[in-house]
Amino acid sequence: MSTNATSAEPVRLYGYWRSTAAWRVRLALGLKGLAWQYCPVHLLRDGGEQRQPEFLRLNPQGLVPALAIDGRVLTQSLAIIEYLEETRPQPALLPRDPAGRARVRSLAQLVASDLHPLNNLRVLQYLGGPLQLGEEQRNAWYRHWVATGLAALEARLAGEPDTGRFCHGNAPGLADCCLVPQLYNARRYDCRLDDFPTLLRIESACLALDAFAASSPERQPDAGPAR
Ligand SMILES: N[C@@H](CCC(=O)N[C@@H](CS)C(=O)NCC(=O)O)C(=O)O
Repeated sequence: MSTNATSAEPVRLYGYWRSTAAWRVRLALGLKGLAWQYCPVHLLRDGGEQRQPEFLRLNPQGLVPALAIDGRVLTQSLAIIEYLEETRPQPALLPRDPAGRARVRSLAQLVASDLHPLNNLRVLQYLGGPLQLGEEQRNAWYRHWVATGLAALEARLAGEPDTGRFCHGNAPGLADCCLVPQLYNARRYDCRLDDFPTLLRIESACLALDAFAASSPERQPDAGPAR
């Protein structure tokens, strides 16, 4: 018997094909085998649809993703994934034991709370706009914070015994949902990844799975040309 909750309302994901935070949620939905409808929010068109009143009513922060589910709208990718985990627990994206859960959340937050926010679109736009940094300086900023964050993640995943085929053991979970989109994003900015063999090994294992391949940016209906 399935222990997953169900709802008559279709699940709607507000996202953008290249948003790493939205990709985390696409991954969680896919790994859990949930059906969902896609509501694209173009982050660049007309000054960014995420800043227009229609979207701000869903998320006053003006950030994707937002997930309409069970009669409410949820924001913040990690909070959304935790909600999915609690309401639709199978297959689990977090380990059962508290120490394992703390480890996976810690790996996920390394990416989602510390690395990604420094390189978000609005940050890069602020550096290039009001602060008048040129493209090369913005790229240097981007690559610095990617290298710093990924080096710490590599050290942890290479050194900790709970790392397996995936970030934690031999099943994909929350930390993998954060790792794979972040590596994709790093490549967009030509970051060197040679020093991160463990991350690349885990990424390969992830991308061999349907949920990762099907949720990739290029396979989304709003995918545009590469920059
Ligand atoms: N902490 C948030 C971050 C959300 C976020 O930064 N989303 C980006 C796309 S990856 C965004 O909407 N950026 C729009 C902007 O910067 O204006 C989460 O995990 O959901």
